[in-house]
Amino acid sequence: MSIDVELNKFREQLNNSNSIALISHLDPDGDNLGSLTALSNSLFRYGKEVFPIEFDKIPDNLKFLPFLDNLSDNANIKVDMIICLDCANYERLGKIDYVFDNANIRVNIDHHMSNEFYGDINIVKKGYSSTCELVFDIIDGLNLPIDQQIATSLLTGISTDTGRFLYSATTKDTLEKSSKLMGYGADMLQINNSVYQSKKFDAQLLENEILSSTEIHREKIAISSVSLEQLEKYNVETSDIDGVINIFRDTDKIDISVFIKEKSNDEFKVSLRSKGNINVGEIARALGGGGHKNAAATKLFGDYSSVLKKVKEEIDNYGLRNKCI
Ligand SMILES: [Mn+2]
Repeated sequence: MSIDVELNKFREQLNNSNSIALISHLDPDGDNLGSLTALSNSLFRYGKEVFPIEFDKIPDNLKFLPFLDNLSDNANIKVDMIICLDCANYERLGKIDYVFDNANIRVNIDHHMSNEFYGDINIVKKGYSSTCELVFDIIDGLNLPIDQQIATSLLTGISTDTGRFLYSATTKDTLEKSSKLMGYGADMLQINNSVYQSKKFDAQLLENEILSSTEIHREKIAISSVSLEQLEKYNVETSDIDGVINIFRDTDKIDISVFIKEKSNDEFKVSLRSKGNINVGEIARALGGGGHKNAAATKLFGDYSSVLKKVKEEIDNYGLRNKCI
């Protein structure tokens, strides 16, 4: 289905809706909070009553985003419309049954390959660099308000989801829209300073420890991990050290970088990054997760060694199937 059909349905339903809840996936990141604050802010300026929902803590390096003060963890509300952003499946939105089931209309706006079309209206564009890039098209297409704050939110998500315009999903359109956002006053300097140049010193020390114990598998795969004990020792959050997965990926020998984070005793989040044509989204899906070609993730249960074994097996299978690695 083309975006225009769905966009027109969204336009119609927007006219019939006054109160609108907005939500994104758990474990907030730049694209998630960028699209959530941008669209909430724009619809608020358009005259709607907006209820942006956020269950998790805002990562320190994203606290500069405009409109964050309006976020609430109250999801027991009745609204005309709920908009779900940057989230491939319903489960990853958190506990939102009440607000979702009681809304008249549910809108799903996303760019993930694995999106499950769980909305009444699904504006899903799989080739897009980011949900923020898609939200920019929606704001533009429907003539919704945009200003310096909204532009800053949108550029943040485009920048973080493209790895600062590094990944293959960065298209001519992505750059053109980013340029337009700077035309609206998006503060690139503030984004770069807050998101990329304000790492906590102790987070760097922990990253050093993680990197020095990284395992190199089959010469082309770097596997790093962090335990809850290490996080406690350095007093940092996992979101403070998310960038560590890129370090080995960006070396000439490594094709895939894996980062395994302990969430609880027997639960691990496994993030995967690759360069070029290696599709880690396929590996993540084989492990029950999802994501994009060069950036994907999954959750695995069990003890660390069994999780590590599963991850290596699936990467080896992928290598055999595609005659690479
Ligand atoms: Mn995204």
